[in-house]
Amino acid sequence: MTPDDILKGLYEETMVGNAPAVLELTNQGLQMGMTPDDILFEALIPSLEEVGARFERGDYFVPEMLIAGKAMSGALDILRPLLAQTGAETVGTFVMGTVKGDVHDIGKNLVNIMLEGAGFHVIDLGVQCPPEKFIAAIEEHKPDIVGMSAFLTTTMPMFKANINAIEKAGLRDQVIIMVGGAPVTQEYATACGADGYAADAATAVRRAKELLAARRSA
Ligand code: B12
Repeated sequence: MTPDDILKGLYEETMVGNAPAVLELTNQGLQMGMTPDDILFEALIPSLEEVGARFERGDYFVPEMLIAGKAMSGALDILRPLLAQTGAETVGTFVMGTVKGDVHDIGKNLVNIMLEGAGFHVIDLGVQCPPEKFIAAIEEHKPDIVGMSAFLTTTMPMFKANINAIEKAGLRDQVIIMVGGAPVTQEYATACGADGYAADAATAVRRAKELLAARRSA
């Protein structure tokens, strides 16, 4: 098998949710010297994008989306330690959660992996996080940054609801708030009162560091 065969196989097997094949191909690719970035950005993410497009066209339904997502998550478990390999000291604490009403966690998990790789201490609150959960985590962990993820246009308004609740609890000044997720835009992030937004995990890390540096120098 060539690296191209691996990428093609990963793309196709993720699309049909064949988790064992995706694991096998991921391991094989790594053994052949392919980088975790190649596997992620040239096969797994494009495959999930196509899954989303098929769902939109009515060719795929929730079960197909679910098994494709599970296949991708399995590969991420293998890639996690490789993507997160770091000797860096802790640069800051990041609390991250998917908002209430939303169960999408693959994008959030990817951001967490990259943040860990960049030296952040990440506390993952999981999915379906109500405002109280974010507030309790801020009180307990005193993070530098709180990240909120939403993948549905119907759950994006939870950003504003969370930010209002954090404000009401008197904690807004203590944290930088970042938002993200497939349907989120910079305009939306600004409108809901977030401090930062990023469209992908690599940009999220860069933005987090910039916001933290600006806060510390202020
Ligand atoms: C897999 C999937 C599912 C899986 C989720 C599995 C899981 N464990 O996450 C399941 C099957 C559960 C699911 C369910 C549903 N889904 Co769905 N799902 C998807 C799919 C195909 C992929 C999402 C994904 O993981 N992408 C991969 C990651 C890597 O995406 P990414 O955006 O590149 O992530 C980056 C950025 O967003 C950013 N980021 C993410 N979070 C954060 C946070 C911060 C702070 C920052 C800075 C950055 C950041 O960094 C990430 C990494 O680079 C998308 C299609 C799509 N194109 O998004 C639909 C999609 C999101 N789902 C959709 C829908 C409609 C649903 C359902 C309502 C379907 C239904 N009728 O039941 C339910 C809702 C369930 C719920 N209450 O949440 C729609 C949403 C439409 C909309 N505009 O609202 C989409 C867009 C499909 C479509 N094209 O119609 N889904």
